[in-house]
Amino acid sequence: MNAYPQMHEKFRSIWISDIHLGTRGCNADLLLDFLRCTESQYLYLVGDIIDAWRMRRSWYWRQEHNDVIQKVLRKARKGTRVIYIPGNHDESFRDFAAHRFGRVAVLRETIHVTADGKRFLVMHGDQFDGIVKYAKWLAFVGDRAYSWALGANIWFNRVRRTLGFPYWSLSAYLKHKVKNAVEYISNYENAVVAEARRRGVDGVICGHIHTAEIRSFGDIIYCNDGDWVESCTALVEHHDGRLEIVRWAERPHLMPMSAVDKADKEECASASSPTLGFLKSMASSARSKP
Ligand SMILES: [Mn+2]
Repeated sequence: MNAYPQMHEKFRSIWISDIHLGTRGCNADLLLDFLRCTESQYLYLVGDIIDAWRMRRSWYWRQEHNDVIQKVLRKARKGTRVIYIPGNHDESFRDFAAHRFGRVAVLRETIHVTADGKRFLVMHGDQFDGIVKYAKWLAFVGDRAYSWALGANIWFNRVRRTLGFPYWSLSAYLKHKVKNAVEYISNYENAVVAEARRRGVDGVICGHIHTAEIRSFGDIIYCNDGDWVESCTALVEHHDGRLEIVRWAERPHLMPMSAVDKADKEECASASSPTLGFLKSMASSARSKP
């Protein structure tokens, strides 16, 4: 038996996206902890689950990345309705839209009806990212990065002075970038909300910009489930239909991160190589595209 008390939080639905399995940035161990500690009737994978883009250039795959996939498949077998909506980093999976893999349904987008009867359009949302190309701004978002930059600026200019270069404000440059990032996020949100309004739904649930949020834009509820690279967030629906953002990195953890229950371990051992083989073939089929 597990010596640690296993907390199981039950929700009606869970949305997670932008996991970027196959990259160094993926916080697979925290996500595994989240998946182990939560249960739901519906589990939506809202895109950029596997980063086939970056896997084409460099291969980074750890046991934890397998474990995430196995854990999701296990949930599906145990009765969770798993709906996978591919994003732009795993767009090769869009070719399988409207197919079922075992108990996992692959869809381009879908409508989720909450317990209190609200209709939500669920999609990854990259089609509304017309303004800035992928994630150039992401590195500069966040107070911590910004204050780090302010400190780095002092050293940077000491070196410049030593070499005879004039002062150049890295912080002003970054501030400009952050301002652009804020503008970018609001442009993105407005575009997504406009689409939801056009479709006549009550709200929209998406990912893609790695910024978790629940906000009303007039008559439309905008929800973003965030990501598992930077913020480690999920969107959850309680049994009464109430939506909430869960910030898993900020939770106190009762279980040790590396604890894998026996059943999971056995499944991982038996199924890890076919999984990886399948993913490799997906990545190489993506490579053959323009
Ligand atoms: Mn994306």
